[in-house]
Amino acid sequence: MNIRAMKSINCFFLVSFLFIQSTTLAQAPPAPYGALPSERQVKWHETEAYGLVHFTPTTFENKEWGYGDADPSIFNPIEFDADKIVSALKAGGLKGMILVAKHHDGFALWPTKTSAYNISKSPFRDGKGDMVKEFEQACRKAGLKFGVYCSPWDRNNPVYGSFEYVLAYRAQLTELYTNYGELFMSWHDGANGGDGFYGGARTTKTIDRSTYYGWDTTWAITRKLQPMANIFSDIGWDVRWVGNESGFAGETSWATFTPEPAKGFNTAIPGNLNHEINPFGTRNGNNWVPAECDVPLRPGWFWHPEQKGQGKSSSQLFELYLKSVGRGAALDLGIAPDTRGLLDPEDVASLEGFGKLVSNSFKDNLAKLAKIKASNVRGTSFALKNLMDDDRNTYWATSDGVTTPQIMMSWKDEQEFDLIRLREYIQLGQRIESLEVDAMIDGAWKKVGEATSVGACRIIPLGETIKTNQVRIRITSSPVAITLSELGVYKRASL
Ligand code: FUL
Ligand code: CA
Repeated sequence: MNIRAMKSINCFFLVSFLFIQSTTLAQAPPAPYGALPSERQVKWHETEAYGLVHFTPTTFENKEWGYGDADPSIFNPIEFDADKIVSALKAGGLKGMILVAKHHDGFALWPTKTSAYNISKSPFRDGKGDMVKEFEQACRKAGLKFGVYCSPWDRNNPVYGSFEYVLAYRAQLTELYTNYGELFMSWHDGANGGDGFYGGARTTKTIDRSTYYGWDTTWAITRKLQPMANIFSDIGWDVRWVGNESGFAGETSWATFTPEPAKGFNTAIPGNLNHEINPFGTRNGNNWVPAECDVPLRPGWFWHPEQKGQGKSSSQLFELYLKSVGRGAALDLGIAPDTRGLLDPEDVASLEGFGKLVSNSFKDNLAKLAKIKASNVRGTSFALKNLMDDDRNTYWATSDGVTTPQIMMSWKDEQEFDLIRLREYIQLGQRIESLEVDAMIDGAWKKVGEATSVGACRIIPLGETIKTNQVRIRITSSPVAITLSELGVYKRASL
């Protein structure tokens, strides 16, 4: 072979090598950015809206906080039907249910070995019942995820305040974690210590909530026995409290969070009681700790006959959905069975209407009918079609360095819509900082919407119905390449 031939062969190899390299580079996914969610948190984000059921002797006392002295014989819900309650949640579009297995009154809804104050002392199923099991089974049957809330504060337990109680509490969690299948959440409220019955002492017990429960040790049990359970608490770990019980997150709400040093709190725990920052999170925060918005459907967490007619309507619930799920948080809706052991028909109706509003509003994605173009596409694996395949795991991405791309959608005929929904591929972090939506109106681009944080879900209400055949989304700020997994254009439904 002569030198010329060799040179051209070398050249051929070099060119092909460079070509292969550049295509693989172009096809490689972007590098992750910042704090990332765990697999359990990714699944939690997909749950979006779930219920929080409060039902104990406190319901029969018409109170919000049982003192811990109610006679177990009052707990007699003769029409109780877990399937009926769960099917109302399902009709409401809720994808999971957390049961308050024990509230502050200390009454356990399962036959625990850790305390005599439990369901076996009540007339329910002749003292042989296990309500946690009945709800769990009903959820499994209906395809809802199941979780538990076991109140650390226990106003019945005589040893509350001592280490013995902490061991009993851990044993309660162990029972709940062992006998009821996979749990998607372990919910721990923040109301701790105060006056109570405490086995008849009728006294006030104060504890140092930063140290008493030994959360590091307690939650190690959660991790071991229920690795997919997201720990909710106002001090961390997987999901943070949004800081209010009204059902909304901040207009800008980052899934990342850095705790502010709070006196007496373990600052290694990603969360704290700073209600000022909880609704918003922390841009570029150290940990992935998204917000949960807990809000009762009726005024109280428990059912009260005098609150009849005061529950939230379907459209009020839809507004809360837009401000919680639509801001990257979750909606945790309080559900209160009445003394029959069923939901008030008005609650069933609100839930049903809410479920319809959500499913009908997000049923037809007009983006699927559009001709869609973008100013940049990273490569065929990250094509624009990934934005409309209803799959959170496929995404459109831009090349490295392209941080302010535009997506253009056009339709042959004019379309009407008022909601835009975006999802980032959060496995690579929360990247987008801001974006704007323009519509072509009377021959000119007009800004019709804007948003800051996106994350797992961002719904942008456009304020009014937009009529156009051209829309563009301009990402106006991001520190790194874009990874968007879904894009939707919708018209909100009415009942
Ligand atoms: C709070 C509790 O004190 C309320 O009673 C209710 O259970 C709410 C969901 O959490 O911390
Ligand atoms: Ca997708």
